[in-house]
Amino acid sequence: MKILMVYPEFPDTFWSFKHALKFVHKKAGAPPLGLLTVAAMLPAEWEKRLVDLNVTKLSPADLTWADYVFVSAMVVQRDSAREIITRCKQAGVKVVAGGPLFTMEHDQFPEVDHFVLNEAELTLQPFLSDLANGCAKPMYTTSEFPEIQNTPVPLWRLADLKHYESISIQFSRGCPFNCDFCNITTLLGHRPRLKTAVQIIAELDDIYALGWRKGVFFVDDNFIGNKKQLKTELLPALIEWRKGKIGMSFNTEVSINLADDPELLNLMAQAGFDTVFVGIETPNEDSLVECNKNQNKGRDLVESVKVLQRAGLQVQGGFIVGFDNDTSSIFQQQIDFIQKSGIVTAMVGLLQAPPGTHLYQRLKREGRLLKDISGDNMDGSTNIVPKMGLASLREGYRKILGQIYAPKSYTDRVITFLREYRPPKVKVHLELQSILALGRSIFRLGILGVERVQYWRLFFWTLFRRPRLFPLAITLSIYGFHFRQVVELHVN
Ligand code: B12
Repeated sequence: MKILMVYPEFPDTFWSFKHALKFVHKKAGAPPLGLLTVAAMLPAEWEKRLVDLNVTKLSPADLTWADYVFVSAMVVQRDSAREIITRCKQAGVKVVAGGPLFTMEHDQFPEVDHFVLNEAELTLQPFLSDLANGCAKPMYTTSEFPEIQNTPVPLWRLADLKHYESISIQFSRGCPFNCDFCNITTLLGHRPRLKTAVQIIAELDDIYALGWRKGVFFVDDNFIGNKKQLKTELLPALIEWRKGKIGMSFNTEVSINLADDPELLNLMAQAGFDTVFVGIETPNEDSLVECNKNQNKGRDLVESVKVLQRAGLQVQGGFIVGFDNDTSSIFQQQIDFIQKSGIVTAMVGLLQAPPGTHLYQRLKREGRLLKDISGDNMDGSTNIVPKMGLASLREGYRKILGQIYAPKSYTDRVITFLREYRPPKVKVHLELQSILALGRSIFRLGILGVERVQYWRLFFWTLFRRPRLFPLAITLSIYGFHFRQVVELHVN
């Protein structure tokens, strides 16, 4: 059997980092972990290939080769997924589809031959058995959440790793919290399901053996969902594993209550974590109550962010405007918060209600739902009727993005962050491309760019005040360039 795994193209969005990746001559953020995991669950004797449309093209010869095309996607890849399916149908190749887009919206893809939905740990085997018996059904689904302690090491060797800037691995699925706008618990449940430390070390060994030395992204919904296991098993194992290794800094997603646990923070820094994404959402306490974001309530959020930064974690933040409790003052409040906290990578979106969430149910009851969500929460669109009116909301939103990504305030924020930040001691892996990226940034941002004054300000400030952080400062200058391109594309 010949299986072609195909990953659709991402549009030009905030998280695509398309404009930043050019500086390091990379084509995409990370290889598609879902497909590589599924590939490892297929019979060993089957032939498998990966075509990630973010790094290469899908040729007619690829489709002729394949007996089945396996496709995975997020909502944001909907258009590209549709094109792939159409091409498969024209070429007469059968399509098997899975992953979050199809799990949520399978009824919109009638051409797909077999949906293998939810988590493949439960649905793939029944499909494969039926296929072997010649009676594969149109859909395999489950309402259960499997343990992941038997999930195999993903087949990273199928991906051409030289095109990627980062690699994803997954330790846990699910999140213990109940934020009303988030669909993670619908997809993956409340109880964090964990891999063992032995599994994770085997995955890291595999990646290291492939020659990977760049960043590793733990794509957990909330990495600190089970603190006890982290403290007693995984983090001690990672600290041990890191000894003598070069590069491989880690980043992940956590809830803000990490700031309350100095022991956990210290262990994460020792293990080599240097960046975390945190759902901050809003400095407006009433809106935090409204969306049930209990872990963020009743705390000095700026101070919590600084605690993380001082412990060695760069904080990236998610922010939302458009809650029922937001008034016209929210826009300036968000700008002030983001600037003060030194959250350089600030993903600000309009409140959206994904199907399956409590928010969706409530707004449906209130008759305040519009069309489908676009899947890109930074394109200024929403599927809800906001209390303050869509026009005022969008105008305020534009104001936030315009201000926080303007070269001067962006650089102010980077400096605020670098003053606070104490990076963990990971042995740096110096790549030729990183050195070339410095040259490219000098030319593109320091000479040609509208941001040139700010580029040199940050350049010399860091060289004199925090020289160890100089490479990070250049990276953040390049990120700023990407964010400005995306903001201009979507919002202006
Ligand atoms: C890592 C990640 C990213 C990375 C992607 C890196 C990459 N190239 O892989 C980044 C940071 C870029 C990202 C961005 C976004 N993401 Co994202 N992301 C995730 C996250 C945290 C992990 C994905 C992952 O790798 N999981 C691990 C693998 C093993 O799981 P999996 O892919 O689901 O695969 C399993 C099953 O689904 C199934 N399966 C998957 N594919 C297939 C295919 C076949 C054929 C079969 C049989 C089975 C199968 O088998 C696997 C094993 O069980 C998920 C949440 C989550 N926990 O899944 C959100 C998630 C996928 N992201 C989501 C969203 C909305 C986004 C954004 C749009 C958010 C935004 N703020 O704009 C952006 C858009 C991306 C862009 N570039 O524009 C949503 C998608 C919702 C949806 N219904 O599609 C999720 C589910 C989070 C959420 N809250 O709902 N994301």
